Amino acid sequence: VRAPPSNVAWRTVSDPGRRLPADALDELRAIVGDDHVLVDAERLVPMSTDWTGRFVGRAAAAVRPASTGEVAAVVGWARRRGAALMTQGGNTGLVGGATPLHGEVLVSTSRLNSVTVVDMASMQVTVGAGVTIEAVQQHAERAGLRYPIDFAARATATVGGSIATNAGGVNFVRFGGTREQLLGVEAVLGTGEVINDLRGLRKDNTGFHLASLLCGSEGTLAVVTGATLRLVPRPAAVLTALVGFDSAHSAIAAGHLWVARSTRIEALELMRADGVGLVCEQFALPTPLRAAAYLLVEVAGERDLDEELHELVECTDGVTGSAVAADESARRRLWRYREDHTLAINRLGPPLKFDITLPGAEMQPFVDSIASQVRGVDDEANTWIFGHLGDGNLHVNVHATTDAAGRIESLVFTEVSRRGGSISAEHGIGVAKRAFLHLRRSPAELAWMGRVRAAFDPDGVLNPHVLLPHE
Ligand code: 2HG
Ligand code: ZN
Repeated sequence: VRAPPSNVAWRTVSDPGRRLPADALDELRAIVGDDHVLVDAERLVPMSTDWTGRFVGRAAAAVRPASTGEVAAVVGWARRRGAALMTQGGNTGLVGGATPLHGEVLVSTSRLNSVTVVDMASMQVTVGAGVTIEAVQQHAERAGLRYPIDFAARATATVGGSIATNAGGVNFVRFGGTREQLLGVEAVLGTGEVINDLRGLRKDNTGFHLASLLCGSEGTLAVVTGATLRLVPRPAAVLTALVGFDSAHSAIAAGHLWVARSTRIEALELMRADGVGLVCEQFALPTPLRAAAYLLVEVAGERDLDEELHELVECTDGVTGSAVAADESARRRLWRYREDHTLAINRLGPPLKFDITLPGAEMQPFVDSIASQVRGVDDEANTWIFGHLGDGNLHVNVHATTDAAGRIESLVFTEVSRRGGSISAEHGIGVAKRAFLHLRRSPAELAWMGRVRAAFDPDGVLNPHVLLPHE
């Protein structure tokens, strides 16, 4: 593995945040209580830096409301004071969408952590926005059910953040993303109005579906304070296999074939030898079977999973070997080769992160060519490619030198757009990609989004610097 370029110092560091006047802070304290208005640097610095370390902001303060009513009062305060708010959940986002680069006041959802009893008759649960994905998963499991959203940041990422970004995760291929699980929301709009529909009616054609609109709106329309989530049955058995291939070409072709043949695939992840090698090196893991590329495939169901996997692998060209795991700890061990990519890459320095969707037929030519195109711009750059093959979603991470970062972003996004893809599959736009949104959205769409935003948040107090391009 090549060492990363040394000068990855092209981070976005904001100006010193502005201080709030004492009476403004007193008003916030009156709303959420003295202990829940944070102003000391020690507390604010970690909340002001994104997970990757690429975006470094400076919050003016952070507030931790404990109820929807308190959130509404904070929004009212922001409107009166002309202050900008930024909602923050687990701070695991990858596009700077929760990093206060403009001295925003952070609204932490950490105290919005209520969890109701699982409704078995309707297979759903209602939780506060600050509850972690892992906590929802465990709560559902204790009731014998399952919350089908899952991704590596599960222990820290929150339901509210996953709604803001419409998070996808590893089981998207089978269950869809957060939007598909979202039955209702409670939220405070930018007007300060509260909408509350946690009745969880799955079939309900009574006009606009507000929960779907808020999902993926990146905190620009409302602060989501709670949600009703769909749960699914737990499968009797799950089998995970790491399958090695002689080339990325064989792995991609196999993935497409398998998805077309099997109804029981719950995850289908692509990795390459360099990424797996880096994970092994960084976390001292044993090298798995040797291959140029890998698929991590998971099948779940009631019976005959072995046979199903065997048949899939048998009918496939280019397989160099496979390892299969059925019990939880062995499955987790295989997943580490995939899930630890993000951590391993970040250990070399914050990368440029691309999270793209491509039409199926474009994946192979893109994977074949993008690293050399990037090297054409920056001969020191390292390009890592992995991701959710089953969803047509690749994660392309690039360690680049400072000067080349902007040109590499343009190159990759233009290439994705030219091939009919999306510049964000699941991480959102945040601040990292807003300048490129026009590559995916037409002028009419952008104008329409701007009008929707203005209707929900007429004073522009909610995440004003996120998602939509500057006026
Ligand atoms: C994943 O699939 C996450 O592991 C993170 O979406 C991807 O680090 C990335 O680029
Ligand atoms: Zn992902």
